Amino acid sequence: MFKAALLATFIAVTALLPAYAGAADLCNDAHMKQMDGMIAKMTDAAKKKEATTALDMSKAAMKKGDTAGCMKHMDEAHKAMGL
Ligand SMILES: [Cu+2]
Repeated sequence: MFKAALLATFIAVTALLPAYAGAADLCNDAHMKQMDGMIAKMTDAAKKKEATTALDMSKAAMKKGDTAGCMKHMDEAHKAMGL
């Protein structure tokens, strides 16, 4: 319940901050789940490890509310995935 309220607040706040809306688009649980699924399907073991490490750091930054850090590591994960 508390988590849902927190998420609702987060969505409301990000909606009021258009400057951060672009970055916040990818720093959310839904996208992290999507990334997990995409990484799970990767066949290159070295790149997969690289993407997993970057995504873990991205998730850690997201938990701290560090959107800039989240996006930085997300970008690294995307690159490792060939995106
Ligand atoms: Cu991503």
